[in-house]
Order: sequence, then structure tokens, then C-alpha cells
Amino acid sequence: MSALVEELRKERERFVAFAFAAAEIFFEIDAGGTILFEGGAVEKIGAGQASGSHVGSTIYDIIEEDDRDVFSALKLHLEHKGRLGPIPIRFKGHGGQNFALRLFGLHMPGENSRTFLALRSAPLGGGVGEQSIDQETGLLTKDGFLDLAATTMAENSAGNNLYMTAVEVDGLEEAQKKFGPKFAKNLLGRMAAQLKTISVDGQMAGQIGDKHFAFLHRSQSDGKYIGESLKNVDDNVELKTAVSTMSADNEMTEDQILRTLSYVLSKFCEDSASVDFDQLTAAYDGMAGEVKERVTSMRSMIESGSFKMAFQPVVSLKTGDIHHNEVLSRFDGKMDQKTPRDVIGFAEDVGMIEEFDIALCNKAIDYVRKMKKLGESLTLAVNLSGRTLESGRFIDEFVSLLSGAKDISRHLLLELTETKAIKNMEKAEAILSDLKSIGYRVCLDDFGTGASGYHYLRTFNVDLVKIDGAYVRDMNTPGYKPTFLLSIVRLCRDLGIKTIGEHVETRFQADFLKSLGVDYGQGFHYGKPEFSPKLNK
Ligand code: G
Ligand code: G
Ligand code: MN
Repeated sequence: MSALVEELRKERERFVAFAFAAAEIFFEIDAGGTILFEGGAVEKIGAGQASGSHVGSTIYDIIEEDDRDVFSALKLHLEHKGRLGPIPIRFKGHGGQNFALRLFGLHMPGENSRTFLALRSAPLGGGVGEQSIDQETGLLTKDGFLDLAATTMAENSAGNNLYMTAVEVDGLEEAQKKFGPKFAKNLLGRMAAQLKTISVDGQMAGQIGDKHFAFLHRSQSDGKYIGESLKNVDDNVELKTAVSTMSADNEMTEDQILRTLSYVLSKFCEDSASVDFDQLTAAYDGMAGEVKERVTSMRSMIESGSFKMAFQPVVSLKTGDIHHNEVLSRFDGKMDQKTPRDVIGFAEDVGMIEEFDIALCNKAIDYVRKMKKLGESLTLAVNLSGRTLESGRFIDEFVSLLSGAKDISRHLLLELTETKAIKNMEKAEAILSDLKSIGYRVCLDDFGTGASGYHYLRTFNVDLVKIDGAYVRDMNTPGYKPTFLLSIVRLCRDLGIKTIGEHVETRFQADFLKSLGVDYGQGFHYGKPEFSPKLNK
């Protein structure tokens, strides 16, 4: 026996063993699609064979009509690639129902060529929303593709090859003119099936323009192969294709990948001829490089603590006394070109906000202690990103930092921002409630915006609520009625929560807030953020 045949036989045995262990249904078919052998829960599929057996009939009979093109493409690609999957394919069930199965295929070449199919019902990951998929082609929309590609690339572990190929197809319009819209639709469907089948998980393919497509794949040569294969999708149609493949393994966050990909793809759509493999990869790497540089300077900024605290007073509307100062971070050096909001936003995007929050808390704790030694009683509010509470890696460090600073806990307010980043609300609440039990107080930032609403108020047992500045700005519009503001204030009063109005810029706004029963005010009317805190006389 030749080494190749021997290897194939082993491969077959491995595959069969794997298929029976992991698959629920198993088929062996010949080159024409006739079922030669079946195993597993085969009675689940097919419409009404009395015997329940499919042996002797063709596999196409039990595949949902809409997915037959995908299956044809699968068979075609299998001959080239040897094995493929998982790819979602819908099979016919009993009583007109159909259901999606994940299909893995293995092709054994040779005179008596055979194809093995293993089917599993486990759903594909990724959670592609219906609205991200074009119903006619089954391809992802541009945004759907970008989103899912970014997630897939961010989760791709190092060492797993991952490539993205962009494809331009010329001649579709001519085909439509010559053969009509129905034909063109069918042609597009067959092309879509090819792209889907070769893509990662059978679903990482999208249409990003009238004649532009993109897909993620695992072997570099898939790009060129698809380019050739699409040219010949129909004998009567003359198509030209241009492909460009780039390597996609890179350590970037999802958000950065998303931006980079959308830039790279829009360049390709503008002028595919000017973009080749090297240029695409270089454009991508260039952006990745910029991100790396920013991450490096962010890390050294955090480690050296080379950022500053600005302080803005929060004042009692009744007495005019200063209740506390909010700490607003200020950056210099390399970070200086960006606004503080950009720097914080970047830290959130690249997953460094947790480290930053810890560094800032350290600074704030030191500052309060220093002032205490000088005989000044100072209370600070630090912004705390919801991501920090969510982080498995940093939460212990954060909690032990605060536990070790019990001496000043009455002088540190945790101002919770970016609450929409919190997925596990119960866990976050448990952490906050532990911190409250040793004296820290919690303030919910940006209340009344999409980022923070009643939902959070119900879960988090907070001491203060900061009403979003937009509500205060609204007071200046003629005919303003404080309906929402009043309902927030009443609710908070009933719950025993103090309220802060921010962005108070005028005496009028301050008085209005006071008349509504808001407790504290913050804004340019009382003072801008400055490098030394305002203290009560
Ligand atoms: O004062 P300024 O315009 O720079 O603040 C912009 C925004 O940046 C604020 O709304 C605040 O939420 C955020 N911010 C400023 N400093 C910090 C900080 O130290 N930590 C966090 N998480 N956010 C901050
Ligand atoms: O949401 P947070 O409290 O973290 O927001 C603080 C932000 O609001 C900072 O960017 C700060 O510079 C800004 N800010 C503070 N006071 C005022 C004000 O009176 N008017 C406006 N427009 N912005 C303010
Ligand atoms: Mn804030």
C-alpha cells in the first residue's frame, strides 16, 4: 500500500471514529450524491420514508431546496480541500419542518471516490442576527460581516491561521442584461454558496458592495482558489475576478480590528487594482502598529503614574458647602494630543481601563491621606468603569486595594460609569455591596442616558445618582417642563438616594435644580476642573 493511501485510510478511520463520537448523523455518499451508508439518528431527517432508511436515495432529496447550492459548492470544494466544516445546512424533517445541522465533510479521492458527512445539531456560535444576513444570498451584510469578522479575529488564538480575502467580480451586470434578473439572482446564489462553504464556520462570508465580497478562511491559498472557481461558476457567463488576501492574525481588540477591517475593505472597494496582498497586509499591520504604539505609551503612563488629577467641586444646593470633588484625569506627554475622553475611550477599547482605574484609585487614596495628615478633610469621587467590576483579572487587585484603604473609605466615592459594559449585574452588585459595607459610597454616573437608567438603580444599591448634564441643559429651552427631572428626583428621594445635577453653568439652573429638590450641583457655575481641589473654608 502506498504511503498516501495508507495515510488516507488512517484519516478515514480517524474521521469515522470522530464522526460517531461527536456526530448525531453520519452519511457516506458517492460522487453522484447517492447515499451508500448511514448511521446515527437518521430517522430525524427526510420526509416520510416508511423504512426510515435513506440508503440508495440521493442526498439532495433530504436537503432543503434553498441550501442545495451550498451543498453543491461544498462537494466542489471538498474535492479540492479534502475536508471542510462546520457548515450550517438545513435538512428536511418530517411534516414540512426543516432544521439546521452543522455539517463536517471528508472527501476520499480515487476511482471509487467517497464523501463522508458528519452532522451535528449544535448551533454555530457567533450569534448572527437575522438582520445581518441577506435572505436571498445567505451572505452577511457589510456591517454583519465586519462585526462577526472582528469577533472571530479577536477570538482567534495565536497559531491558528486566519486570512481574509476580498473579491471583486466583474461581469455580473452584463450577465443580468443578457439573461435577465432571475438568472442573475440564481448566479449570485451559487457564488454566495461557494463563498460561504469555503469560509470559517461556513458563515464568515459577506457581500460588501455590488460586486465586492469578503470572507475569512484558514488556508492562504483559498483566496486564489475561490477567485478561479467563481470565474467558472456558470459556463454561459464570462466573469472576471480580482482577489486580495491578507493575513489576519494580530493582537488587536475587537473594536480596533473592526475599524481596521472596515478601512481596508473600503480601500479595496474603491480600487481593487491598486490593492494587493502585500499592501492590504501592510495597511492592516500599519494600523495594528499604531495601536501597539498607543498601547505601549498607555502602559508606561499607567505604570509610572504620569497622569494628573484635576478636581471639580460638587456643591450642596441648600448650603453652598462643598460636598466632594470629582477627579477628572488629565494627560500630558504623548497622550496630550488627545482629549481625556479619547484617552479613556481608548483604554476602554483596548482593555486597559481596569489597570487605569486601579492606578487612579491609588493616586486618589494617597492624595486623601496626604490631605488628612495636613488636617484637611477632603472627599473625592473617582470614575470607575463598569468594565473594571466585570474584569476577572483585575477585580481582586481592585478590591484588595480598597480593602487596604479602609481608613479613608468615607472619603472616597466610587462613581460608576460605563455601566452598559456590565453583563453580570449580580456579581457587580455583590462587589459594590462588599465595598459599601466597609464604608465606601457609590454614585451612579450619567443617570437618565442610555448608559444608565432605572434598570441599574434597581440592581445597584447606590448612595448618589448623578443626573446627566443634558437634563440641566434642557432647562434653557423655552417652554421647558421638568417632567422627567421631577420623576427622577421623586424616585431617588423615595429610595433614599441623593441627587447631583451636573453641567450647572448658570445661577438660574442652580436655583431651578434646588427648587426641584436636587441635592447637589456640579459645573462651571461653581468651578472648572482645576489641579487643586476646592475646600470648605
Ligand atoms: O473633564 P473631561 O471632559 O475631561 O471628562 C471627560 C469624561 O472622561 C468624563 O465624563 C469622565 O466620564 C471621563 N473621565 C475623566 N477622567 C476619568 C477617569 O479617571 N476614569 C474614568 N473611567 N473616566 C474618566
Ligand atoms: O460625566 P462626568 O461627570 O464624568 O463628566 C465630567 C465632564 O463634564 C468633564 O468633561 C467636564 O469637563 C465636563 N463639565 C464639567 N462642568 C461642566 C459644565 O458646567 N458644562 C459643561 N458643558 N461641561 C462640564
Ligand atoms: Mn463622572
